[in-house]
Parts: sequence; structure tokens; C-alpha cells
Amino acid sequence: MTMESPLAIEVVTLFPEVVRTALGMGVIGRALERGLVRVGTEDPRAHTHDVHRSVDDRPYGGGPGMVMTVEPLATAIAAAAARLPAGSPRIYVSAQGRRFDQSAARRLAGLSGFLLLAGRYEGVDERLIAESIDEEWSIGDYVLSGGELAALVMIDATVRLLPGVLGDAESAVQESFAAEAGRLDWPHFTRPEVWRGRQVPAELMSGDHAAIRRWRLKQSLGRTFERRPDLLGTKQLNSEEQRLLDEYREERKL
Ligand code: 9WO
Repeated sequence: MTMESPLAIEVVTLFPEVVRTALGMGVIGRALERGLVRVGTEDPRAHTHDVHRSVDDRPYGGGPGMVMTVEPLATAIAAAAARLPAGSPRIYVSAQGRRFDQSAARRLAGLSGFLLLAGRYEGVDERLIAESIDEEWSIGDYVLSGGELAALVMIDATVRLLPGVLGDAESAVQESFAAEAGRLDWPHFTRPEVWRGRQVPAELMSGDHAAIRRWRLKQSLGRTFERRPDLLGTKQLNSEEQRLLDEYREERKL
């Protein structure tokens, strides 16, 4: 049996233990055990030479906080990049980056490797970005204490798309299709059939697979219209989708 070479990911972080621990659980942990992906870490502190092992310094121009200095970061990035296939993009996760979404995850899953730099303090010296970074990505418009959680989000979204990572039961195909099409998920139900007087929708109990598919599509479109109309904005609906959305709006007087 030939084995595809695993996706290679490197994370440059002052908290390698946080990253490794978080990736040990669940679906991603299993993918690591099964050799479908490998994640390495590189700690800039290991690339310092002074007694205090300092990785930060005061900002030129003044002001509060500290900035990550260039040299330990540059050598840490080079050490991590040397373990990756040639051409692997070096990505800085930062609030100033392009918004990371399902199609960005899809692209990363198609690469042979990539590097993520997680910043701390007030960020990294801009010259490090110019010299050692190829792309900058954000997971959303909020400030975090560091890039580690954002890097973990990107790794999770990416790794679950790799062939063989999800079982048939949890298959990402429908979900990622919906996410890429700009649709919200439909509502889910399990036993009991009645809970605190709340019934499971009759369509889901009907055993009529065509009716179930239509109900789910209608809910997906309807909820997207109600909660995230921006996602529907540019999409052209086919005639069935348009009819189902019209029905949903009619039923709820929207
Ligand atoms: C934003 C900002 C806006 C006005 C003034 C100061 C500001 N600092 C920041 C900021 O993002 N600081 C970073 C916080 C510095 C490096 C560590 N932090 C962080 C946030 N790392 N990564 C994120 C992040 C957020 C969303 N998506 C990816 C990464």
C-alpha cells in the first residue's frame, strides 16, 4: 500500500505546549496518530543568546507594551521552514490579515505544507513580516492575547478536510459544501420525539427522503436569509431553492 505524504504544518510560538496539547484531542488528535498530518513547533526563545532569553523589546516611538524582536523570530521561522516542503507558505496569523474562511481552509488542505507564526505582546517587528512572511490571515475582527488560538482554528478547519480524517458518519462533504456555498446549517434533532412539549418536525419523522432533503434545504436557505442575508447577497438561487426560500418567508411572514 502506498501512503500519501502527510500534510506538514509548523507553528512558531512562544507556547509550543499549548499548541501540541490542544491538537492532541478528538478528530485532529486521531489524524496525527494516523499520520495523516504532522505538526511541528518551534519556540523563538530557543533561538535567543542572552541570559534573559528575551524575545521582546520596547516599541520605537514609545507607548505601552512590547514588540517581538526580529532575530529570534527569523531564525525560528527558518528552522521550522527547513522541515517543510520547498515553497510552503509562511503565514502570520494577525487581526490585520485577510479573513480566513472555508475556501482558504480548502486551499491550505491542498498544499503539502505551511507554516503559521503566532504573535504575542503587541505584535512582531514589521521588518520580520517583510522579510520572512508570505501571507497574513485573520480569523475575525477581535483582538486576542496571542495568535495561538487563531492558528489552532486554522489548523482544525484545514485538517478535517484531508482525505481519511473524518469517517463516513462525520463526513465533511455536505458541511463544507454548504459553508463554501455560503449557507448556514439546517436544524438537527435526535431522540426523544417530544421534549418538554416540543415535537421533532414532522418532515423528519416521515421517512420520505425527498421530503427530508427539501425540508433541510429550505431551513438552510431560510436561516441564512434571516440570520446572514449577506451570504445570500451574491448567490444565484436555482428555481427549487427560490421556491423553498419563498415558502419559508411566507410561513414566517418575513
Ligand atoms: C489590534 C489592534 C488594534 C488597535 C490597536 C492595537 C491593536 N493591537 C491589535 C492586535 O491584534 N494585537 C495582536 C494581539 C498582537 C499580536 C498578538 N495578538 C493577536 C491577535 N494575535 N493574533 C491575533 C489574531 C486575531 C484574529 N485573527 C488572527 C489572529
